[in-house]
This record gives sequence, C-alpha cells and structure tokens, in this order.
Amino acid sequence: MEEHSKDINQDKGSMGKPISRRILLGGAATAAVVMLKSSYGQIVQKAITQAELKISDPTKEPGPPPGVLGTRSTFEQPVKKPSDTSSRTPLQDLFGTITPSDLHYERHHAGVPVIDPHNYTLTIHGMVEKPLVFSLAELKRFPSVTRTFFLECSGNYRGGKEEMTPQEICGLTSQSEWTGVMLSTLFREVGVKPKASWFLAEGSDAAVMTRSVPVSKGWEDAMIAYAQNGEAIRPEQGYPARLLLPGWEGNTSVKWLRRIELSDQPFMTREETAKYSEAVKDGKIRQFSFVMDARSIITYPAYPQQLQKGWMEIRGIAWSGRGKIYKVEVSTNGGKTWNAATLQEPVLDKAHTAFRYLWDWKGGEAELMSRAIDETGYVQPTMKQLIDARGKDMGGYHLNPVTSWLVQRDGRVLFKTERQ
Ligand SMILES: Nc1nc2c(c(=O)[nH]1)N[C@H]1C(S)=C(S)[C@@H](COP(=O)(O)O)O[C@H]1N2
Ligand SMILES: [Mo]
Repeated sequence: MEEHSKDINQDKGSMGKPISRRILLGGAATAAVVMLKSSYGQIVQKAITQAELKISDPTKEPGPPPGVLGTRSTFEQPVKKPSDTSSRTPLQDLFGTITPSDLHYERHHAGVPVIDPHNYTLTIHGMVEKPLVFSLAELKRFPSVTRTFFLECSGNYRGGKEEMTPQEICGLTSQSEWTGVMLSTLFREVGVKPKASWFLAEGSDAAVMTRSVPVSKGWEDAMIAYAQNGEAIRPEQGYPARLLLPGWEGNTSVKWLRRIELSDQPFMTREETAKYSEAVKDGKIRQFSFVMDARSIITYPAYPQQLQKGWMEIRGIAWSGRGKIYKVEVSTNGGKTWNAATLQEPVLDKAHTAFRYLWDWKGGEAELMSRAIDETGYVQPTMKQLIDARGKDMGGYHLNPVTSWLVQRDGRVLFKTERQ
C-alpha cells in the first residue's frame, strides 16, 4: 500500500501506467488507489486509507443486494458549500452538464417551506377574463414540456483570495432537466387581457417572495415546473411547483409559487427596488436587469489541483441567458493568444455547455483563461472591462468576468482574484 501510493505520487503525467506484477497480484490491496486516481479527488485520495474503507477482494464475496434507493460511491463525496442563506454547487466535481439534484445550488430568503401537495394551489387573477385556481393535479393535466436550462443567482461572484475553488467563485449556478406546463398555456386558459403587460409572481415561503415579470416572458418561454431531472421537483428547488424563467436572474424564478397577478404596470416589490438592482455609472441605478450575461469558467485545472507536466484536457462550462453559446476561447498565456475550445454537442439554448481544450504543460508559470461568446455576439468581459463600464461601485450583482487560473512553477493552481 505504502509503496503503491508512492508510485502514484511520482507519476510524471503519463497517460495510464504500465501494469506491474504488484498491481496484478495485489488485487484488493491496490483497488482503492487505482479508482481514486481516475477521478479528480486528490484530497479524498489522501484522506481515505484502505483500512478505513475495509475493502475486501470484490471477486471473493458477493456485495450487498439491490436497495430501495441508489447510493453514491463511498469514494465520491461531492458536497455543497452552505452559508446561512445559500449553498453552492461543486462545479469542479461534476461531469457533463446536468447537476445531480442533491447538488443543485440553493438560495432561500427564509428557509425551505414544507408544502403538502394535496393542499397546494396556484391562483392566476388580475387582468384576466376568467380568474382560476389550479391544484397540482390540474397543473399536471395540461400538456407538458421538458426542457434543460441553467439557473444562476445574479449574486454569483466571489473573490478575495487565491485559494478559491470554482464552487466558491461561481457555484451559484446549476442545470436541470425541468418538466412542467408552459405559462403561456395557463395564460390562454385564464384569458390574459391584451392590456396586461406585467405579472406578479408570489411564493408561499416565509419570505413571500414577489417579483414583477413582463408578460412577454410569460408568452415566450416561462414554465411552471413540477419535476426536475426525472422526479418531482425537490423541496429546495420549490416543491411542489415553481416558476422558471430560462436565462433570467435566478431570483425571478419564484419557488413554491402560489399566485400570479396580471397588471399593466410593474408592482415595484422590495426584491426589485431595495434589492436586485445595481449601480451602473454616474450615480445611475439599473433596475429589472433580468438577463444573465454570457459567462464561462474553467473547472479543471483549478485550485486546489496540483499539476504534473504533460498533456491534459482543460475543461469547463459556458452559458448565456441570451441564447446558445457560439464559441468558447481558451488562453494559456494570460490572454496574449486565444484558441477555440471544442464544445460538447448538442449546444442547447440558455444552457450550460461543456468545453474542452487539450494543453501540454511544459512546466513554468502559465495563466489559464476562458471566455464565452454567445450567438448574439456578446463577449464575456474581463473584470477591468466590467469596472470601466459600470464603475468601481458596481455592487455584487451580474458580475461575469473572465476567470484566470495561475499555474505556479511547482504545479499549484491559484485563482487570480481581482475583487472582493
Ligand atoms: N419563494 C422564493 N423563491 C425564490 C427564492 C426564495 O427565497 N423564495 N430565492 C430566489 C433566488 S435569489 C434564487 S437565485 C433562486 C434559487 O433557486 P434554487 O434554490 O432552486 O437554486 O430562487 C429564487 N426564488
Ligand atoms: Mo439569487
């Protein structure tokens, strides 16, 4: 065991490893280490010893029988990073673009309410021909849609120190496959009046979250979702039903939705006056900044990785609230030159899109960056461009700067932090 883990630490970055007599004969003694090596779990690799896991030779005795619920491998322990009011998706631990439901970020203004689906109702009233109250069963009887898109909190940026993971920097974004009924279907059912231009969405949590939304978004692609990644939506995500506005700041996707009121003007709620508006410049404040601008982040390599020389695949995700990702460019020299990354098909509208770029690290310092360009031609800005455009006091909402990772001579990777 000792000897074998030494081998792994001395790996010079070659792809695969010659099979030694020790590995072939070692069987159970080496299995745990080999598995851990194939993931990114460097920290886990050191923390778990074989004795602690009590691994026996899996070919010698049957494992446990099928269970009522599946489990995650003991070797894989991704966790969210909670504060009092939010918890963050461990972007660096994920593959592909669907966030496992238990790792979806959470942002609650007054905790997670318990709502009995049998008593749940959604009322739609105001400037409509026929105000209606829908039960959950009634919502489920309407023609349904399934669509994959990202959700992102507009407060999704943290900086301040070099030792920060992708999760800490921008883990307030996740992606699910959502199923529900289009809001336009319900609009037709209640007969929204032509003069109605805004609607209020109200949650039934202790915060009674309310937001004003232009009716046009309701006709375009707003959804009332009751399912997430193939099962009922999770309590943390708004069980039994929530509003979802693809590509718009997470705050407008009101969870535990109980009421929609149509009007010919915005309602000017606390969430869109005191909160969720941001300084732009010259003392001006921007309000109703709904769309999430294009952004990307390299999730590998990233802090706290320790690199070894040789070829590696730089990996990350890019997304835009305006539409599809058109291109992601990667720089390995601090932005002097940029190269097109490969995008994983299919590239979906308003969705996390995986990108990859092969890189041969020959040693020495390097600065890794990615920038997203969406189908509208919008280019992800640098922090400097954001400050130049909006001023130093731009606040903490809608920050989507290019993220740099600084590769040190010794292979350590640090976050190039530019702002608190
Ligand atoms: N009713 C209600 N809806 C809400 C919130 C809330 O606290 N209450 N938080 C909002 C915020 S700020 C965000 S970013 C998203 C978070 O959704 P999630 O917890 O499913 O990730 O929900 C929004 N909808
Ligand atoms: Mo948010």
